[in-house]
This record gives sequence, C-alpha cells and structure tokens, in this order.
Amino acid sequence: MRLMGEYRSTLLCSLIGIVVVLAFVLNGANGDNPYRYYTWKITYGDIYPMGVKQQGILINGQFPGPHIDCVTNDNLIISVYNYLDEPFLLSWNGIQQRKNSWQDGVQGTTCPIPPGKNFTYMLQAKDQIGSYFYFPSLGMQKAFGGFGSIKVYSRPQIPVPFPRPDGDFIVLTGDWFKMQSHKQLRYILDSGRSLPAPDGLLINGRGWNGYTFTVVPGRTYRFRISNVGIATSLNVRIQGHAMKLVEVEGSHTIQNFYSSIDVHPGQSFSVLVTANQAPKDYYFVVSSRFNNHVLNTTAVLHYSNSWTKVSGPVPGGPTSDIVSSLYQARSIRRNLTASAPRPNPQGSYHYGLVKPQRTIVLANSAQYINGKQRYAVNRVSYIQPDTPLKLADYFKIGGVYNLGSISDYPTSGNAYLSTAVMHADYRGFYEIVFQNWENTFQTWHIDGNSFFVVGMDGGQWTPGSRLKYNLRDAVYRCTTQVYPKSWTAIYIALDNMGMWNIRSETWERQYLGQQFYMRVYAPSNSMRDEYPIPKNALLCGRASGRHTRPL
Ligand SMILES: *[C@@H]1O[C@H](CO)[C@@H](O)[C@H](O)[C@H]1NC(C)=O
Ligand SMILES: *[C@@H]1O[C@H](CO)[C@@H](O)[C@H](O)[C@H]1NC(C)=O
Ligand SMILES: CC(=O)N[C@H]1CO[C@H](CO)[C@@H](O)[C@@H]1O
Repeated sequence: MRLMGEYRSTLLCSLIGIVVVLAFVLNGANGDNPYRYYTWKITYGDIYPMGVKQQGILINGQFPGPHIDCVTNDNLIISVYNYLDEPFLLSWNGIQQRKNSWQDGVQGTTCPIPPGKNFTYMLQAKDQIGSYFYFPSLGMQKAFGGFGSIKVYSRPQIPVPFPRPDGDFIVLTGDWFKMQSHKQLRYILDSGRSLPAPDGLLINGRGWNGYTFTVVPGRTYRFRISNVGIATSLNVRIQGHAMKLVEVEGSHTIQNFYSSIDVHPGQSFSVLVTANQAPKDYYFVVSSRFNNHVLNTTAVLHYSNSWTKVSGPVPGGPTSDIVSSLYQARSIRRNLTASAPRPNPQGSYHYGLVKPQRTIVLANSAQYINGKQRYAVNRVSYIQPDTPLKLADYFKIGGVYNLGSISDYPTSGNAYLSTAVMHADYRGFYEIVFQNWENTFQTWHIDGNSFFVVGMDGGQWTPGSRLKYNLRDAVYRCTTQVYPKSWTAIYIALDNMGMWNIRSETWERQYLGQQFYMRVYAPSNSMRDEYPIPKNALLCGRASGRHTRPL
C-alpha cells in the first residue's frame, strides 16, 4: 500500500512535471519562477517637459512609463492595450528573450498591435541581472515617450559585489524635441530629409531642475542611468560627488571612481554615490557630447537636511573631445571574480581563448537613394517587409526576405534597398567589427544577446588590430559606441536561437535603413532550443488569417 502510494505520488509528480514542462513550452515562459502581471494602457496625453504643450505617449497615464522591478528569471506577463490612432509595439532593450525572439517587439519578429487592439507579452528575465529599459520600436514614437526602466535584481542567494545601497534611483535621460507630435519627426524622415538638432535634454521626463533625488547624509545610493534618447551621446556628472561605476548592462565592473561618465544612446549603467558632502543641494548634470551646440540640463541632488538651493554656474564637463571618451570606455572592464546572475564568477568563461569561427565587418554609410536620405550597412539599406521575418519562417512564406542578402564585408558601390537578413550558426562564436568611415558618432545594439567589447580605436580595422584586443576582462554588454572614423570590435557567442535585430541606436539611421536581422539557426530546430510560436501571436501581412496551431 505504502509502495503503491509512493508510486502514485511519483507518478503524480511526473505528471505535474510534464504539465509544467508543457505549460512552459506552450506559453514560452517558465512555470518554476514567479509571475508578475502588468496591464498597460497606451494613450496620447499632454506633456510639457520643456514648457510647451506636446502630445506625449503615456503608459497608464504616466510619462515616462511605469518601472518594471523584477528578479532574475521572473516571468513578466505584460498586457498592452493600444489606444493610439496608429500601430504600437514595445521592445525590451537588453532583456534577451532567450529562445523567444517572438516576444522581442521589433517589426522583424512581432506584428504591431493595431489601434484599439491588445497583445500580451510573455517575457522572462532569464539569467539576467542589471539595468535595462523598454521603448516603443515603431516610427519615431520613442522620441515622445512610451519608455520606462527595467531593474532586474539578483536572486537572494547570489551576492552582488557591493553592499546593498540605501536607495535605488532611476535616471532616464535623453535628447528631446519641442515639436507637437512624433508624427512630425516621422514626416520629415519619410519625405527624405534629416532631422533637425534636438532642442534640449530631459531627466526622467523633466526639464531644468524639474526632478529631485533626495538623499540622507552619509548614505549610499545606486543611480541606474540609461540614455533613452534618439541621437545624442551624453555626459553625466554630479556636482561635488564622485560616481563609483558598478554595473554596465548586466556586467559587474571594476569599481573605478569617475567625476563624469559618458552614456551613448541605448546604453545603461549603474553608479554608487555616497552623500558625503556638506548638506546642501547639488546639480545633477547631463550635457551633450560631440554636438556643435552643447545642450545641457540639470536635476537636483537634495540632501534631506539641506536648506540651500542649487545656485551658481552648472559644473562643466567634456563636450567635443573624443580621446577622453575613448580612454574612459577602455577603462570600463569586468570584475572577473564578481558573480553575475548565476553564482559562478564572471571570469569563468574565457572568451579570449575561444577562436572566432567567422569575422564580419559592418560598415555604415549615409547615401541618397531615389532622392531620399537613407542609411546603409555594407551597402544595404533595410526596408521593413509586409510580414515579420519570424512569421515568414514559421508559415514558410517565400519572398519576404532572402538569407545572405547582406555581405560579411563592406563592398564598394552605391547603397540599395533590401530586407537584409544574415545567416548565423546557432552556437557559433563570431567576431564582429563595426567600421565607421563617417565623421559621425555611431551606437550599435544587438537584440537577444550580449557581447564582449574587445577593442575600439581610430582609423581602419585590420587583422593586426587584434593585437590590441582586451581578451581578459572586456565589458559584456548589448550596446556599444563607435567613434567617428573609428572601429569597435566585439566577440559574440550565439547561444540564443532566433531572429535578432542588429541596429543603429541613432533612431533616424535605424528608421532609414541602418539595421538588419541575424537569423541564429540550426537545422535540428527543436523546442529545447527555441520556443514555438506563442498561442496569442498577432498575425499580419501575408500571415493574416493563418492558424498558429494546425492541430
Ligand atoms: C570584484 O568583486 C569582488 C567580489 O565581490 C570584490 O570583493 C572586489 O572588491 C571587486 N574588485 C574590484 C576592483 O571592483
Ligand atoms: C548649459 O546651457 C546653457 C543654455 O544653452 C548655456 O548658457 C550654458 O553655458 C550651458 N552650460 C554648460 C556647463 O554647458
Ligand atoms: C489580456 C488580453 O490579451 N486580452 C484580450 C486581447 O484581445 C483578444 C482578442 O483580440 C482577447 O481574446 C484577449 O482576451
């Protein structure tokens, strides 16, 4: 009887196990980890960050949108209701969507949510920790709101390499335009012109001294800083206070002190700041980098016992000088003994000893095509297909894209329009060089993956440049800058199957073609490597009216 009971409970356990595994596979989310549910209503609403009325994009009435606070491996179930008069889609900057590019929320993977409709994202912050953000990926919506921060805390049993701070502040900063609506920005680009320079900078959706961080004397605070803007590299500094860098997009860094730190579009990092100065108010300053016309804005660091308001000149910072920015970038390295989302130290994967199987050199360019401003990568200026690439794959719809429609190396000639998709081998280990021959600043982001930034320098990359690579403790992140007339090299382990967007974080360039997709694929495509299409997937373009589950 007892044996029978045991047998029964074992059977029951296996059954529950199977059900859990099935639920996991069917929903593309992990049943073992906590679930967090969000309901977000996307609307237009009046905002006045620079004193003039603008049509902002709000989430549940908020600008910036609500924060997501979660723990490594949590499941995030986010129901998005689109009340705009046009399609909407959210993407998750730095949240990797492991095996699950379906949820990535860019046009190559996911159908836009039509006006008046809803879609429920099922994400998991799988094996991640750190500071990220979400943003609307269509058109120029990102320039008018719809973004918010994502904090992924470590699980209790996994130590982070610094004491728990007394407070944890979010700093979403970026360039800003005073126009009435994001549609005006889009109209300029659609008519073949370039965007004007931005009008100013914001911190957490506010202008000059519009936002206050209140600190208690003697306490230490974490500031999670993200550049959510569309074009401008920024420099961040706090009057009279040193910033100790502790995290960059999920990597725990060597804890250097900085008096100011550059943050390029799409990048995030965390610093610790101790309120150890005389009790008064201090400027928290953000100013533009590499722009002819320097923009700046301030927030207030307010000591709780202060009666003295900020006054006097705003402390200056680096502006056009590139060398100091490059020097700082090279000083940002991983702490090899610190743990990351998992207990093993960050240095336990010796990326420098792995030989890349393939080298890809990606060169950006600005060109006119049919009289309109366009941007290209290795001569291909990306155009959005009518059907997401992921759906074209799933339903075997031909003619949406061609694999190999972008070359591994730059070639000479004029740019042309195409839906560029590059093939990549699942579990491949690649070297990618971003070569920038233009005299402009570039930032590149890869969805679904982080990568080791092994080197950056001025001029033309050559195989000899490898001698200067950092093969020991390079930072591991998802967005990297490329200086004017310079190159940046990364190593990337392609252990996440799916269709991944590689794009410029300069939103005009992204919108006008400086992006493509990398299809990380293996012929033995199994559910262990990639989740099946979600039950609730929206269908659009040539996939409209199809059925996701033929059973
Ligand atoms: C690296 O991390 C370890 C382990 O948490 C910590 O003790 C050490 O101080 C860190 N080193 C630096 C240079 O940040
Ligand atoms: C900040 O911007 C204002 C207005 O554009 C300008 O007068 C001031 O000099 C700038 N300050 C710094 C430190 O760049
Ligand atoms: C939360 C959610 O996804 N709600 C609804 C979204 O819209 C579909 C119909 O298109 C409903 O079936 C869902 O329940």
